[in-house]
Amino acid sequence: APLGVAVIGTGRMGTDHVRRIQQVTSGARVSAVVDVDAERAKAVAARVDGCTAYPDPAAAMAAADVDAVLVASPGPAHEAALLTAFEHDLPVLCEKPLAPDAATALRIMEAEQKLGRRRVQVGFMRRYDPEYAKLKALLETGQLGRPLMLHNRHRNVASPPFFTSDMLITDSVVHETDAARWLLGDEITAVTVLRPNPSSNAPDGLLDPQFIVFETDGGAVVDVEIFVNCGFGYQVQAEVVCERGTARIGDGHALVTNMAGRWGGTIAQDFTDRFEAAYDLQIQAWVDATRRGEVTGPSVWDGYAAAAVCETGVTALTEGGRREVELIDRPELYRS
Ligand code: NAD
Ligand code: ISE
Repeated sequence: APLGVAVIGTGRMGTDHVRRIQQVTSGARVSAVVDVDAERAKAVAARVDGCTAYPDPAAAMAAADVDAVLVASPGPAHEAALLTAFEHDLPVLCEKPLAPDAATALRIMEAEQKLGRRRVQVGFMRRYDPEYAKLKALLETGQLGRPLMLHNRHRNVASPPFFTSDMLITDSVVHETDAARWLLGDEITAVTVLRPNPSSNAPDGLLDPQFIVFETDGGAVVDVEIFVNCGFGYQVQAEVVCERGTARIGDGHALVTNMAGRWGGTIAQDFTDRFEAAYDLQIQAWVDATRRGEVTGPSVWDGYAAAAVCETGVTALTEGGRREVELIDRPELYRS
């Protein structure tokens, strides 16, 4: 039988994941949806055969046809949903960020360790993006030698109204935090944040763009331009500079046109477009692993490390200077 998934949070991502599981993913179906906005959950459930809308996560997770949980509520609500899933011993795919701060992530990690085995995959979907995967595979061949620097650009058309200056780090750069750790195989040890004069197209008071520098325990330097009101498109680029060469992704050269004295292409307008394949592959990998009784992909340790780096980044943003990241020792459960 297909894996019965409960989707917690039926906003932008949750609704897209419901569509994905129903229409794209094989071996799974959405059997339950939950949202604090009951009407929203009911409207989504009404579109899916055999799907029930529940008012709270515990009720959904107790249902006989729920085998796994996809958490797509806002970051601050993740901890409660994860702990409830642990009580029901259900496997979880949890959207990024795992938690809003390191202390919350640590509590989640302690609870998972008490289960004695991994239950959670964190939704750092860039690891499943075909371009990022190619970059990772190339680095692993060793042809380019040791990575020295990683340059990243992360641009959004416009930020949502609730976006704060801290969220450029905790909500957006959290992706580069994970991507850098994963690509380089390093932990991030220090963060510095530079604040260019904000764009006049950013909402009043929003520190946008920001320029962030990470140092790693492997001695690499990583920079991230985060610009969430760039106006022209959704762009995510990464270039690794190694001892014997460089490699770069995200230029969007899939289609180049020549027209009336110009050449060019189009730029994606949002993440659902740019990372569509990544989301599809991420969910399929989660469903496949879950049906085999395994947990793969980014772990709670990765979610914790990212939260600790971002929390340090927020301190660097508000107080200035170079700030060192403090991580606990990696627990046994997350070492293999
Ligand atoms: P959203 O605001 O569109 O949707 C969130 C939904 O959760 C809303 O319907 C809200 O009513 C509901 N909700 C709030 N608290 C809840 C609770 N305690 N229990 C159940 N439902 C609750 O937000 P979104 O953009 O869909 O983001 C959801 C998650 O997905 C966040 O963690 C966000 O960081 C992540 N996200 C990831 C990506 C990505 O590229 N991987 C992109 C966007 C968002
Ligand atoms: C959003 O939550 C995401 O996760 C997107 O991938 C990112 O580009 C955006 O900046 C975030 O707000």
